Amino acid sequence: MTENKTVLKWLDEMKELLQPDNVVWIDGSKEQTEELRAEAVRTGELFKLNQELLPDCYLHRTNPNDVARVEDRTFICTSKKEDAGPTNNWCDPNQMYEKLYNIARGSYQGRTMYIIPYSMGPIGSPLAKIGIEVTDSVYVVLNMLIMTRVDKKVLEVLGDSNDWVRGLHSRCQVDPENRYICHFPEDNTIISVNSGYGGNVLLGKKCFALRIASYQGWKEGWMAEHMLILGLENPQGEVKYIAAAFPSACGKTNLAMLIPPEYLRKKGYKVWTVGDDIAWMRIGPDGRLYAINPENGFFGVAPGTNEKSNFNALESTKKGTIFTNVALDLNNNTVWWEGLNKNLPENALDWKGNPWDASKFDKADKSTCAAHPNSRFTAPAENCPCISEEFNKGAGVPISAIVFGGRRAKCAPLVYQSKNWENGVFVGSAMASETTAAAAGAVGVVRRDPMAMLPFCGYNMADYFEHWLQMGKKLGDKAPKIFNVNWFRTDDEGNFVWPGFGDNMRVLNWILDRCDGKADATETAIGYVPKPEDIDLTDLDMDMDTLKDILTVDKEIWTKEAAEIEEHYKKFGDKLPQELRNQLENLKAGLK
Ligand code: GTP
Ligand code: SPV
Ligand code: MN
Repeated sequence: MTENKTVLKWLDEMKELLQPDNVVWIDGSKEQTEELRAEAVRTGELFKLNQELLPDCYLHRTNPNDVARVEDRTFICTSKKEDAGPTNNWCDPNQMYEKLYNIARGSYQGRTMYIIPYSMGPIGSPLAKIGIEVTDSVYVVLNMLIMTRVDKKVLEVLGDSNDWVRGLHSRCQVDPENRYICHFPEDNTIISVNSGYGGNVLLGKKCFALRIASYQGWKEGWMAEHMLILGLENPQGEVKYIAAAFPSACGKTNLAMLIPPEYLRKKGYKVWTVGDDIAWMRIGPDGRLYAINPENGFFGVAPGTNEKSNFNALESTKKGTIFTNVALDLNNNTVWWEGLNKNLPENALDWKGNPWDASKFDKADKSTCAAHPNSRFTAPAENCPCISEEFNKGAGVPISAIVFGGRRAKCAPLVYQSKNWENGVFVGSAMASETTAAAAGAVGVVRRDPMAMLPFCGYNMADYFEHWLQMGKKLGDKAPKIFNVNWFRTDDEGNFVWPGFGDNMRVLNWILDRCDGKADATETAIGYVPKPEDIDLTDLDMDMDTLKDILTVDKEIWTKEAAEIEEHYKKFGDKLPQELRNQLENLKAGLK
């Protein structure tokens, strides 16, 4: 397949370490993909779904001990501990290599080594990068074939370059005690053992496109972010692009594919999806910030996805999709999850493969759910009805606004604009959100998750903040404007006040109007908040007082928030950029 010496040498090392019985190069061809699907069905790794209703769709169940990213077992292995920083687990690279090689040694015996050369970003684009993953899991191969660009051309583009990311995945015994997801940014290397779950094993995704790429971006002057990218077309046919960072399971896929409310659709507003999870951004020749989506598919949260909440995501899953840990409706061999529709299947298997008793289903008790709360679909981006025509172009789209957000029941208003780039970096650095099922551990606990990158930043987060500040200096007055949104304010009964989903378009319109200097705002201690009359409530069952309520900046809550930010900042010690310290002081002064 290739004569690249760095590739051949690494593969020889891997073969010697892992001792596979067979070696298979993955070329992205239809024939090979078909053979692998058939093989996975034979071994039980995949279940073939109803091919009339869901052509080329399959179901996979992971080991119940292996259903989400494992942040406590994720490591950044840099030679200096300080380079991993206070928010990452760190281990000395030599020690970690030895430990992982001992775990992986001989683990492919009796198995096949699949070699996947892939491109993150359109093949050959100046913004794209290449990786090679070896794995012993057909499920991983089939997912990588959807999520990344796998093609013979990838190796042609690589030529004899050494600029590619090594990825070793071995399922081993799927032993949670020996599960490790490790990154060696100084060596462009990732090693993942004892897992078979998405974010832990599809090494092009979080491991490469965020942890390794964020490190590369720091060294090379660009940015790898946990952001969706969408294009908003106005009735004049102009498209403006927004990139938004929300923590896992906080609404990126939904926002990226939103369908505007009817009254806006009638006027001619449209949303185009460029990406739903990751953005790579560089300063373009005209000095603006340009973004590409390095992925080729969507690894989306299934529960809650339905025709109303996210029609485009649901459509995307109707062919060529792999479902993981959803329920199987035995009546017609299709899939089901909580929130898909109100027809609880009567004859179904839950995500573990056990008969599911709909009569015992209790929304509040996750253990009675048919689908795992972090069950996912892996769907080809090309299936998406609103995929942007820019998606396959390598040049990237110019970003007008960057939006941060998270789940905050009480604190952050529906939307506000930062005062300038520096203040926007402060807003991102102080971001917090209630935890979700996307990572193992407690759910619903507020934690600081700067720029939604807490689990994904491949280097010292204080250096990452400084990198953001530096990017702002380079962008100058061409920098995107920075905003913060919160779709998740709750009332006294704990219900979400804002309708969310398609109606979030009303907020996006205000954001773009602000970018164009067309909308008014009220200055507060935290930034510019909309005048209630500037959020269009046409056709919404919401009164002005309710809207005003979710736009309020409560001084008492924010004073507590400022104290918590101060606490959060202490972790970074002297490395915290002075600009951010000043920003915090400004906030405190503004709240007095
Ligand atoms: P990852 O793939 O883990 O990075 O998640 P994501 O950020 O793409 O989140 P996604 O869009 O899949 O949404 C996660 C959950 O949030 C789903 O259950 C959605 O139904 C819910 N959600 C998304 N948008 C909204 C919204 O505007 N309002 C409310 N209340 N819920 C939302
Ligand atoms: C996330 O958790 O942010 C995801 C899913 O997008 S995973 O690929 O598992 O990281
Ligand atoms: Mn994500």
